[in-house]
Amino acid sequence: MPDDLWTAATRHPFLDAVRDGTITDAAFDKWLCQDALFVADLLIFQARLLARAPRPDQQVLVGGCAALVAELDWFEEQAVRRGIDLDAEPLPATLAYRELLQRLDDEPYAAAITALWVIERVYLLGWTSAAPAAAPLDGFVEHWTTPDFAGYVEELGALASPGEHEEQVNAVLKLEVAFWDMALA
Ligand code: HMH
Repeated sequence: MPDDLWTAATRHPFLDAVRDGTITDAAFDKWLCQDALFVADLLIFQARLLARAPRPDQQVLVGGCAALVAELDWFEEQAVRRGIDLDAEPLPATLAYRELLQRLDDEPYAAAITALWVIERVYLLGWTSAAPAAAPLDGFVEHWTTPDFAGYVEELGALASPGEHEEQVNAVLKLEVAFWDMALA
C-alpha cells in the first residue's frame, strides 16, 4: 500500500485550513461546487457498478447510490444556505476524475469496486483530519465523518482487493490530491 500517497490524499492544507477556520469562503465554495459535480459523476459510476455487481454486493451498492442521491439534495440545501450557485463549469481536476470514473466502467468489477472503496475511504480519512472544525464549517465536517459513513466505508472495504489493484488505488489517490489542490489554486 503506498502510504505516502494515502497521507498526501488525506492530510492537506485545505483540510487543515477548514479545521483551523482560516479557509476563505471563496476557496471553500469553489471546492463545494466542484464536489457537487463530482458526486453527480460518482452516482453515474456507482449506478453502473450496481448494474454489474455480483448478487452479494448489491445491498451495499444500492445503499450507497441512495446515499449519493441524498447527498446531492444536501449539497443543494447547503448552497442555498451559503448563497452560492452550484451551477459551475467543471475544472480540470473534476474533469480528470470524471475520465477516471469512465475508464473504470470498462475495467473488471473487482478493480472498479476497489477504486470506489478508495474514493470513499480517502474522503472519510481526509475529513476526519479536519475534525474538530471551527464554526461555521463544523457542520460540514460532522456530516462527512459520521459513524454511518465510516460503517459504509468498512462494508466497501470487505468487497475491495487493494493488493491486486494498486494501479487503480494510486490513480484515485493522485486525483484526490489534485482535487484538494484545486480549491487552493
Ligand atoms: C473528491 N472524493 C471527492 N469527493 C467526494 N464526495 C468523495 C470522494 C466521496 O463521495
